[in-house]
Amino acid sequence: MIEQILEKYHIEGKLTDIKKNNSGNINKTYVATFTREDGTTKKYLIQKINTNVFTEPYRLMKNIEGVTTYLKKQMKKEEDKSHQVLEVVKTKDGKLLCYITNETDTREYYRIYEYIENAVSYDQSIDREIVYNTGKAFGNFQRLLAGYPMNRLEETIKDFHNTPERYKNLMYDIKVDPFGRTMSVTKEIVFILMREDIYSLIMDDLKNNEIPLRVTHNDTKVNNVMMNKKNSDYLAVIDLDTVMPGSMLFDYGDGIRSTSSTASEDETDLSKVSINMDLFEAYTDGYLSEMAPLLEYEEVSLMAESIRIITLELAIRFLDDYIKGDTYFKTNYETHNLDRARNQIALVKDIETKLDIMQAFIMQSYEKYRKNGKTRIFKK
Ligand code: GN1
Ligand code: MG
Repeated sequence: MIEQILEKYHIEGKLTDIKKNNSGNINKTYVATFTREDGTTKKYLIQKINTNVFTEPYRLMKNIEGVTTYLKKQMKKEEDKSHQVLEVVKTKDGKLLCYITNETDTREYYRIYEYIENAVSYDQSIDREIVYNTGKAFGNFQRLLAGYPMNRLEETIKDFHNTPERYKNLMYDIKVDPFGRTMSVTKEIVFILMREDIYSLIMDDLKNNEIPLRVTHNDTKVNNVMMNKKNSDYLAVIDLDTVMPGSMLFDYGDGIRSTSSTASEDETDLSKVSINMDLFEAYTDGYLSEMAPLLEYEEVSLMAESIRIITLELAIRFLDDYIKGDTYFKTNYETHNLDRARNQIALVKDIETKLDIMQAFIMQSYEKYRKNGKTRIFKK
């Protein structure tokens, strides 16, 4: 299989090692090492695109090409030499991806990225500086893309962060209950039902032009930033599959959900799940150090709430996937998605006790970083 893919690329040297990389819930990733004649080695990242999730791989790659080219230009303008941009390796005929036809006669799509050297990614970190720089990396990403023409972006997954739509789908699947799993999760369903009135807060503001659409990453997990091995700075933002027009609120909220939880997403001892306020403050400062001058007041005022909404959205998505028979997220055992949903619900419970102090800190940090002293009110 790997040979068939490599035939389509000009990669110098011989493949001498290939390892599966298990991080990421969607695509399959391999790290491949090539040894050249002079004995030196170079690594590449080979990824199989999950076409169950990303049904239009060509459009997806067009987004990535557009965004990475633009980011490189912006970084050059700002003379930023300490950070990098994800680099797609093109096929022999200049394509951004290739496909092979498997035994069942279906096409499998693959792409290759340059491997980012001297980098490390964390599934979790308790280091304040690393979390600050993760927030800064995603803030910088949004700031640099603020001028990117949004009409060039394809919607790679429809209604990706449309929380009310996610909720509607869950309600529908509960009724259909294809695997007879609904009865065992009534407590979780009640928890989600009771919060029905908050799911549309961000989407309604977007629709009513109360907050702007921006070019956003939409998957701001801590392991989607490559960090510098030698210091705690960031090196590059990765996993650009979901870059689409959206609200900065989903990116910010998801960043806190991912970096500041005291436990991993599939921890089953729920007494361990909460928000670490030190890490929350670090991420918020890092993010706002880049984005505060560009934000509208209405966006800032919803930042703490966005942490609750995105965490509920994940609880809904994990529970829905469990009810539908685990077809979306990679799972390692039968109740994996259910455990993830329970974990996110525990996190929401903790977030709800901290919403006010979180918003107070956000306002302070915003005041510190917005520089020009003016409050931006979004003009419709
Ligand atoms: C998926 O692939 P990965 O692990 O970066 C998912 C995110 C979820 C996340 C939860 C395209 O991200 O939306 O927040 O799992 N990506 C997609 O761990 O659905
Ligand atoms: Mg990822």
